Parts: sequence; structure tokens; C-alpha cells
Amino acid sequence: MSNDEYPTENPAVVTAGLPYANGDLHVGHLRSYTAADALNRALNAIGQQSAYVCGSDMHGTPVAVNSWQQGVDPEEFALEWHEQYEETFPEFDIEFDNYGHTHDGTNTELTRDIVRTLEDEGYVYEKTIEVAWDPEEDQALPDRYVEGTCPYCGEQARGDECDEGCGRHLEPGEIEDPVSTLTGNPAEYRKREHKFFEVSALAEYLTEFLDGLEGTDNAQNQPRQWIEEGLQDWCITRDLDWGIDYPGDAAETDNLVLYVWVDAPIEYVASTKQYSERVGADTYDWEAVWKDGDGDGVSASDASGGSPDERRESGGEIIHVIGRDIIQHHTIFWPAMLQVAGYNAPRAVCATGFITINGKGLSTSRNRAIWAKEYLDEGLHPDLLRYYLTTNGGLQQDIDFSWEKFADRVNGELVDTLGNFLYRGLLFAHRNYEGRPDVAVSEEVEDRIEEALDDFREAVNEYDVRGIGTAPVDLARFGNEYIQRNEPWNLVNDDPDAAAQVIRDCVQLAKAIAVLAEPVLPGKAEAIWAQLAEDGSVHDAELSAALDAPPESFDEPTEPFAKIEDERVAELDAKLADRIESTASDDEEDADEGTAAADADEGTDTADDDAVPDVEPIVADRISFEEFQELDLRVGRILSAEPIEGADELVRLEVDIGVEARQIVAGLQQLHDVDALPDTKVIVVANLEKAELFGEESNGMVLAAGEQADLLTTHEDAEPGTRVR
Ligand code: B3M
Ligand code: ZN
Repeated sequence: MSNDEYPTENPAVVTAGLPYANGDLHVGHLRSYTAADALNRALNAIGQQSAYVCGSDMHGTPVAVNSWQQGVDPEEFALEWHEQYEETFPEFDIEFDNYGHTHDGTNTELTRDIVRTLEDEGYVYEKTIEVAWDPEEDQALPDRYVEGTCPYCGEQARGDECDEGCGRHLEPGEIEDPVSTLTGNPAEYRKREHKFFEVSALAEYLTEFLDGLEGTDNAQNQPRQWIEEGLQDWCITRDLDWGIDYPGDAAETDNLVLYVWVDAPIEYVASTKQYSERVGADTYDWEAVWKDGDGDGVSASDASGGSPDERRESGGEIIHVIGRDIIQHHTIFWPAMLQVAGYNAPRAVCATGFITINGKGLSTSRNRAIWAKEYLDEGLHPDLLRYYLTTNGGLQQDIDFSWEKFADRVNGELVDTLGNFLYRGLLFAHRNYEGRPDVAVSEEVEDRIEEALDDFREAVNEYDVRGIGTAPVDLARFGNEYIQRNEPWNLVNDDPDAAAQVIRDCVQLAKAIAVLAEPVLPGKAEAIWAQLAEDGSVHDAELSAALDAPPESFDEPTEPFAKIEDERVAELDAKLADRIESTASDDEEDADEGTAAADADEGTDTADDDAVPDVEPIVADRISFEEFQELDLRVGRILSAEPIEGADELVRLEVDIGVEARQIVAGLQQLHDVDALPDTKVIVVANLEKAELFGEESNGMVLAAGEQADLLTTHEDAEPGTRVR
């Protein structure tokens, strides 16, 4: 890879975290697949060769537990889901260049090969450990077969991940108070021989790797902290009969399969390889992406001290889009494996936030989710959801989905801004000129389009998917303002040349909008392209096409987007509420039956199930009244608010707290309309120690509730400076 600006000379690959083949797809999944799809399309648009690959994650206990519950063979079970995903993704225009699965020959072979290299390079050792065991079933309880308490944060956790607490990966035997999800019995521990990958020897390499890593901040910061706390070696085998067999024929590894997190990311490589084999290495060479060419492993001494820069010179631009709960796997285990096995390091890891539904955690088991199929069955256009999911906040931010918010964005941005501009501009053009007036584009509009293209290129380089998605809407906003300012309807008779100029400009803007809209609104962009009577497909257009003249004539346009009416929102809301309620009453019946495995289907997916609890538990430790009084809370009034450059989420506030005006930095940029903040009354922690954020002093803190940073204010007219007790 390079750290050069895109487009680079190297081929790129964009990947999205593999869905476990164990249940229906929902908005939680779609968020990262649409973001990665848009990023890949945008890279292509700016002239970067790039492929988008993924596959189903067939192994591990997420599949084993669910198939066992249904009494189906895991392979059959997983393949069925895999086939369903293959059908569903294209329905959302999520267009993988290759979609494989982890159980296929390519991945199995590549995985064994890589594990053998890890062994040959001296990074794998054997150790006897205690693993959780179900005495009644007389079987080991790896990963999701066991639940208990996280040893790091004390939250309820699954065997291999603290999914509701600190998010850490847990090693076998680490979980406290283990309970079998098969029988509900307390688990025992048994001694077993397992294979370990010596990740701890790679701390220095990984620190350097993180220094050069691009993508979202969370993907750099969290692993840095884990490295500082001390890396543990990683158990790469499991007592399970579903998975890829440990390579070799040593008797002691007979009953072991590889841990699912070994073969899952290798599918990124396997899937790229399948793509390359299909189109031919002359068109896209997987080895140029993933290997430097020599393909040799790195010896133990090299890898621990070796420089990631050596691998940065050549090779491809590897970009991973994932959920934020799997950062550790992608920034510690995965680059460690790649390094030792002689593969290239990722250039970027972009970790997305979670999704809540009506302010509550998405939960598949509670049916509190928007299901992919259900959305389509409602007859809603896939582009609307793509737009909502990719532009609602920055990638790292949590997104709340409600039908009302969804309709507001669709109606305000896609219908009123984008659709309105296209329709009125093109209708005027068709009626008066049968298409594009025969004059050159004005300098003003050409410059404005150039500016939009530059912003778009910058957004791609910053992995700013939201910026990619809002680019066409911003240009349409300009278009509406341009039409309004020039009033072509008043010029047609008096000054026909001037009218023709305005409309010529609008037609060019429409074409530029189609090109810019392609990554996030591929279906709609193609329709606009066809409306303009353009040849070929907008999917093949490069960004520069935005400035080429459109054909001279085109047909009467239709409105590209339809408003979602309030009644429709109410209807969709009611359906969702009913569904959640009826699942809750089913659950009560299940609970009466007392089946211990009843909730083992939790967490069938990416980063979501109940990850955001409905209500946080109250902190058990009480504080005294004196301790409370140490807090100096004051009423304040925001005097001014402006975004801090380079910090996606932060705003610089001037807040009047009666005695003085304070500068306070707050994470409100994505969650509030910054321009509307001045004059808002807030509650300020006035005696908090000063901090520096992005080089800005923050002198106090503004209180806000929950993920959406709902600002605390006063009910009546308490003046700035009033103490809050
Ligand atoms: N199958 C799903 C998840 O934990 C898991 C991703 C694998 S990516 C290599 O989000
Ligand atoms: Zn934890």
C-alpha cells in the first residue's frame, strides 16, 4: 500500500465484515455494506482501480449454536443463509465484485496455508489450558456455548467477547461464572491442549502499523490502549467439530478446528483471489494487492522488529469497513497474521457505530430491527435507505433509526432538494428547448461543479462516506438557489439568451448530480442518466464526466423521488410496534417453558443485539450529599457555536455563565444543527478541570443526555450563572 492520495497506481480492495450465515439481514448489517459499497463506487469514480469483496462467515459458534437449536446440519444451515444473502445484497445494489464464503475450497486452502506459515515461522505454540465444559452434555463449551461475567468490566458477556460491556475479545477460560447455553448448567473447567499464536511478540510491529493506519479514529485509539495494557497471545483452536480442521495430521490436533476468527478475515484474501481468477490477473491481480511478490513469511526476529513501511511501498490499498465491536480482530490479530504470513498490511480500517431503533438498542431476538426483506416488501426504494444509513452521521457515530426521521431526511433532502431541482430544471429544459440549450456552461456553474468534484475527492480520501453521499444534495441545493436567483421563467420572453444560459447550466448541474449521486444512490443516478439520454451507464462514468456536455435532446422528465406522507410513517411505525410487542409476548411464553437455550440466538449479526441496553443500570455505589455539592453546576446560555476544523464531532461553544463567558468544546457537531445552538440555555459543570481537545481549551462541560446528546436546559427562565442544586 501507499499513503498517497487516491487514486494511486496500486489496485485497491474494499471489504466489509463478513455476515455470520445464521439469520436475516437487517439495517445493522446494511449500514456497513452500503457504506463500503459507496466507498468502493466513489473510489472507482475518482479513477482508483478498486474491487469490493466479501463473503459469508460460515463457521464458529454463531452458526453452530443456531443450527443446533434448529436441529439442522451446520453446513446445510449456513449454506442456506449464504444463498439468501447472495440474493438480498444485489437488491440493495450492494455490488460485490466477489461474494464467497469461508467454507469454500479457496478459503479452506488459503487458511491452512497461512496457519502452516505461522507455524513454520515459529509463532505458534501449544499450551494446556482450562476450557469451559458442560458436565451434562459432556462437551466443551467454546465461545457462544458459554456465558458469564467479563473479567475486565464485570458486564454480562459471551464466551469470546464482552458484547455488552467493554467490547474486549475474551480468551477461552477467561469468562467468570460460566454458564452453559446448552443446558443452563454452571460450566466446569477441563484441561485441554490448544494452539496459540504469539501475538505478544508483535507489539512493536503493531504499534508502528497503527501509526500509519488510516480510517476512523476509534480503529487506532482502542488498539493502542490494548497494546499499552499488554498483548496476550491468541488461542487459535477450538474443541468443536464445525470449522476448518487444524492443518497437519498430528494426533493431538485431531479434534481441533481453527477458531472462526482465523479463517474469517482470510476470506477477504480468498474472495479477492476468486475475483482475480474470474476476471484474469491482467485485469485485477489479487497478489499485487495482498502480497509484495516474494510471498515469503517473515522469520520470528524480522516480524517483531520489522518495519511496516517496507510493505507500504508496493502492494494494494486494503480498506476494511467493519462494525466497531470487531476493531480488535482487525487491528491486532489480523495484521499480526498478515505480517507473519508475508502478506500486506491494511491501509485503512473504518469502524462504524451502532444502530438504535427509536432510541433503543437494535435486537434481533426482540424483533426490534428493520429487516432488509421487510423494507423491500414495503415497496420502498433501496436508495432511500442507503442514503439514510450512509449520511445520517459520520461513520463512527451511532445512528438512530425511526420511520419519522427516515421520512424527514427523504422528504427534506431527496424529495425537496434533489428531486425538486432535477424535476423543475429538466422539465423547463424539455418544454422550452426539448433538452439541452445549445450554449456553453457559464463560468459560475462550471466553477461550482469543479468545487463539488474537489469536495467529493477529498471526502473519498478521508473515508468520509457521509460527505460522499451529501455531495449531490449540496449541488442540488445550489441549483435550486441558482434557478430561484435567475428566474428563467421571467427571462424566456424578454431575454431568451439569458434564459437559455440558465437552463443550460441546470442541465449540466443535473448531469453532475447524477455522477456524484452514483455511489450512494446508484439506482436513482442511473435513472437520471437515462433521463438525460446519456449513453452507457453512470456506473462506468468517471467523475470528470460531470463536466462533459449532455446530449442535446431528452424526453419529458418524471419526478425522481416521491414524498413519504405522514400517514405512511404512522402505518410503518404501527407495524414495527406491533411486531416488537408480539415478539415480547412470545418471549414470555418461551420463558415460561424455561428453556435455557431460548435466548442463545442473541447476537446473530454485526455489532448490534442489545449492544445498547434499553436503560443503563443505576450505579450501585452511592455518593454523599457533600460529594454532590462539590459539583458546581450553572445555568449557561450559548453565545456562539462553530464546528472545529478536522474534528468530526466537536464544536467550539462560547457560553455565558453569568460571571463570565467560557469556551467549552462539546461533541455536538453531528447530533445538532450547529447554527441553531446559539441562544440555547444549557447546564454547565463549571468547576471541571480544564481540558484540551483538538488543540482547543475546553473550560467546563455542557450536560447532555444519551447517545443523541439531548441538551439539558431549564424549564423556566433561570438566568445564566444560577446555581443548579
Ligand atoms: N462474522 C461478524 C461480526 O462479528 C463476523 C465478522 C467477520 S469479519 C472477518 O461482526
Ligand atoms: Zn468487558
